[in-house]
Amino acid sequence: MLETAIAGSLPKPAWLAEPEKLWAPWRLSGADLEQGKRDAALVWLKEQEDAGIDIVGDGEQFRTHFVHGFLERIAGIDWNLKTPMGIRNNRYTVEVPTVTEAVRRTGPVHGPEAAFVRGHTRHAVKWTLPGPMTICDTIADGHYGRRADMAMAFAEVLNEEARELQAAGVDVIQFDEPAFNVFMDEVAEWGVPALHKAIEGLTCKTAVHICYGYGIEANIRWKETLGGEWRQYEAIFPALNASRIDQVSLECARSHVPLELLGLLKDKQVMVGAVDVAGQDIESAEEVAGTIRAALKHVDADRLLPCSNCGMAPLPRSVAEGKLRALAAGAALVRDGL
Ligand code: MET
Repeated sequence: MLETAIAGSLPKPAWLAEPEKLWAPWRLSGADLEQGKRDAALVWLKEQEDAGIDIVGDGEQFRTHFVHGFLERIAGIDWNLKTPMGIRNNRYTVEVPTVTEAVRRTGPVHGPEAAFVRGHTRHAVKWTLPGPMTICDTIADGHYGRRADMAMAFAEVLNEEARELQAAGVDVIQFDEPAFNVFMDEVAEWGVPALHKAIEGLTCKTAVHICYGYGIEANIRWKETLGGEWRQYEAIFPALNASRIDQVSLECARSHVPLELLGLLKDKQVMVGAVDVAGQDIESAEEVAGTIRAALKHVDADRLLPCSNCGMAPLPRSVAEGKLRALAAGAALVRDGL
């Protein structure tokens, strides 16, 4: 009951990449880098287990960024052809690589890494992948013409990858779709169909993560424009509840999401964000427990998994460690009282 998990990313150790930065450049290369990523994943497996996190992961130590880290190993993308793009409906502009031909997977992306993680923990393992809509909002299209078509092409690539992750012993495969909170009308139209393509044939648990972003400046400013009640989930949860995805991961801690919206996910397992990632102060176990208890008014205890609001990649390492412990301790408090 109330098994804990995290959205995915954790900070890279300072010997592996520049700390407190998204898209942090690696500090190692070649074989040292490959070894360093594995060592970092081991550190975080141990930290998660010692903190009391039930469903663990690699902390996304094998990639620079949750979207481009996967795309780097996909063919059909020109990394030198940079196109400026107003990501998440112009929240911020970055130069992104461009899809110039049909995308395809030329070999395993994370399969061997997932097998490594599986071999080093007895806990359930979650692996995260970028979702098709969010990929399409983080890369320019110079080939497909319609975002929905490009999303379907990436969904096929993701499905091949997901089948390998499952074969490597991963228990939960999560697709990260923060773009669902921005392009709400397109979620039912092609976002969910693309996810269905991505999970085709899987028997492991599947999840989708939808948040209000990392604790970076651009997101904090955006959130300030959203008003007192954040009702984006209201527009997309009906389509997600009707979908074949097993779990929905969402933001609840210190946020303006009205918790009654969780009631729209009555047929799903719900990963409730009970630690925030926008600030550096660490929640007390009581505060985490309070968020979980408030969510329990709308989600049955046997469907609720306490989680982090989003990834912790840009946080200082000690803060992330503290938040892992707070999350597990808060969940334990609530469990004891059930
Ligand atoms: N799995 C990703 C992470 O935890 C999700 C990012 S959504 C902005 O970092």
